[in-house]
Order: sequence, then C-alpha cells, then structure tokens
Amino acid sequence: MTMTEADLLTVIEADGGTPPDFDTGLSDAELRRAYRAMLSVRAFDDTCMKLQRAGRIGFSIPNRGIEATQVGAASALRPTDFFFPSYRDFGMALYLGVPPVEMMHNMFGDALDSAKGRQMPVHFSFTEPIKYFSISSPIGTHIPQAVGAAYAFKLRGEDHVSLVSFGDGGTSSLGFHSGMNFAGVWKAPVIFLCQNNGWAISCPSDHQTASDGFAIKAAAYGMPGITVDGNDLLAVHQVVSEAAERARKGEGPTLIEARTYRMGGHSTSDDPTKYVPAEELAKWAEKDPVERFRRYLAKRGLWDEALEERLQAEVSAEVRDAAKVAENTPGPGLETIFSDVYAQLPPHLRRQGEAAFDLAKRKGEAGAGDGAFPL
Ligand SMILES: Cc1ncc(C[n+]2csc(CCOP(=O)(O)OP(=O)(O)O)c2C)c(N)n1
Ligand SMILES: [Mg+2]
Repeated sequence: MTMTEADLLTVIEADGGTPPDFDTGLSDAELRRAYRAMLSVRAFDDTCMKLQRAGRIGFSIPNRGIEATQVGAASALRPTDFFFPSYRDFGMALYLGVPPVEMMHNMFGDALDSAKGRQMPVHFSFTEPIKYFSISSPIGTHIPQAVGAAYAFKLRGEDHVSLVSFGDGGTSSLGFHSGMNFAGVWKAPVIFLCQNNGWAISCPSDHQTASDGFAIKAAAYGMPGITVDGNDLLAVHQVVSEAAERARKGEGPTLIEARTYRMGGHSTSDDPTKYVPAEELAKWAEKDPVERFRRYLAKRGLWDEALEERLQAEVSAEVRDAAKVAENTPGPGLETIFSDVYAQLPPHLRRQGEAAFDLAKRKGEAGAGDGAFPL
C-alpha cells in the first residue's frame, strides 16, 4: 500500500499534544470514561487469555492494540444507534455500558448468557443498554444486515444510524460488496468501519487487495471513503461523528478505514510468532493507543498516577468478579435446545427432545470439557 502515514487523519501527536484549539467534541468526563473503557478492554482481554490457557473457557480473541478504534467509534454514537460489531470489538460494548459480567456469561456459555450458550465465546449480543447485534462467525455476513437495518430507519423516518465493524479481511467478502452497493444506492444511514489491523489471521492486509488501501473502494459505491489513524481515539471519534451526522441528515453512508494493528494472535488458537515479524510488532507497540491517549489526558491535566492506580484497580476487580460469577453460574438447561426456536415445537422434535431429556435424567448430562474444543 503506497498511502503513507502522512496521509492519515491524525489528531493526537506522539507526545500527546493536539493541534491548537482542537475541539474533541467530548466532555472531560467522557474523555476519562473513554480511557477507563480502554483499560477495561485490556483487563477483560488479559483475563480471558488466562482463563483460556487455564482451560476454564474454550476460546477468546485478543483485542490488544485496537482499543482506540473501538472506543473512539462507540463514543461518537448514541445508545439508541444499532451496532453490528465484529468479534474483536470488546471496547464498543464496554464503553457503552455493557457490564463485564454480561460479557463473561457469554465467554462461559452459561445459563445467563443472552444466547443461552448456543454461540461461541466472544459472540456477544445485547438489547440493553445498547442494540448490539449477535456476532456473525462467517466473515462479512453482518454487513448487509446492518444496511438492511439502516434502510429500515430511513423508511420509518427514524434518525438512528447503524455502525458495522469488520476487518481488512472482511473487505474480500461478498457481504462487503453487496452491502456497500445497496447502502450507496439507497443512501442508507450506515457507517462502514473497516478495522485494518494488518492481518486476517496470518494473511497480511497488503495481500488482501490490489487497491491502495480500503477506503478508496468507497468511490465505486458512491460514498465518501476516509482513512484515519486507528490508534488515535480522538481522530476516530471525529470521523465517526462526521459520518453519523451525514447519515442522520439523509446524506447516506460512509466507509472509514481505521489503520491500526493487532498486537496479539488472531485468537487463542493462533501462534502469531510463526508469522508476525518481531520488528513490525515492536514498531506498532510504540504507537500503543492506550499510552497515546494517556499522554493526551496527562497534557490536558485529566490524568495522574493516582487516577491510574484507582482505574486499574477498579477494572481488574470488575473483570475478576465477573469471571467468578460467570464460572459459578450453571450451564444452560438441556431443554433450552428447543427454546426460542419454534412458536410451537413440531411433534417429531418434541419426541426426540423427550427421549434426550429422559436419557440425560437416567445417565446424567455431559459435563464441561467432555468433548475437545474443535478450534
Ligand atoms: C466466510 C468465512 N471465511 C473464512 C473464515 C475464517 N476466518 C475467521 S476470522 C478470519 C480473518 C478475518 O480477518 P479480518 O477481517 O481482517 O478481521 P480480524 O480477525 O483481523 O479482526 C477468517 C479468514 C470465516 N470465519 N468466514
Ligand atoms: Mg484484520
């Protein structure tokens, strides 16, 4: 990709400074809340990695390095907007007030998981306090869903927007192209947030496309395309705010490419040391989004060591307690296999279910870890 760093929309300089008179659009309380949310992502992420390594959960997805994109985008929208996130978007939920324990119920797939244990870990879905659509494992299939929802807002005269988040690899999916095309034609109020984090599992992002980056693809679908520094929370906040404003005014969709970096493996099943060049990782570690935002807050007089200690203690305790609660919550009952599927269960399934429940009563249900996790 020939686009250079100088072409990126950036606000926070390396030393934490910003251009004179730059208006963040966020209050001091919101800026601190954004910082806390990024720390919360790290705590949640680290805890899930340890839980998986200890064999207490089956799977997780590292979020390290991309916190500013997630939180910057969430901070630009309203809780009434609709989110169609990727599996690597812990920060959107955490910034907008989803309690970590609700996310942990999904990680453990327990009886209080909103999907009743039918989804993989990191496949969150919430209706409160935000509209957070169930994560789709197949890459890109949620993109047309977000466009459909946005078109529905337009038809109903509602001023919500939908934000759909996906990776650099996601731009190679059919869902990306059909979603972008429909959104452009319908002028649907949707924001396409492509998180270019350098990798799609072990495929580097410059093997993903022959075009100069991903934002350029917007032109073919008749919408603006913007490339932003994804490790800069304020820059992401600014471009997502502008895209939301355009969408609410009826001016249609925007494609945003946030340049960031996955500072961990693809998932807990991956060993990135096999393919990520150590010097590349070290280069991006210098641009760590959390440290950069911390320097910004310190320059503004909104951060000090005491605050750091307090926030770190709060987020670690919150995540630790959440894991304890979820681990001690029983698994979903066997009968939930059939709940939420049919208004009226067909007789042949009822018979099969009764036979299975009877067998479980006589022999006992399968326990956690009886089957090897397939991924
Ligand atoms: C249709 C489809 N093909 C392949 C996969 C396997 N797969 C899971 S994640 C992934 C990489 C996606 O990369 P990207 O879109 O850049 O997102 P990232 O993981 O970097 O956040 C692939 C290929 C899948 N889930 N769905
Ligand atoms: Mg990627």
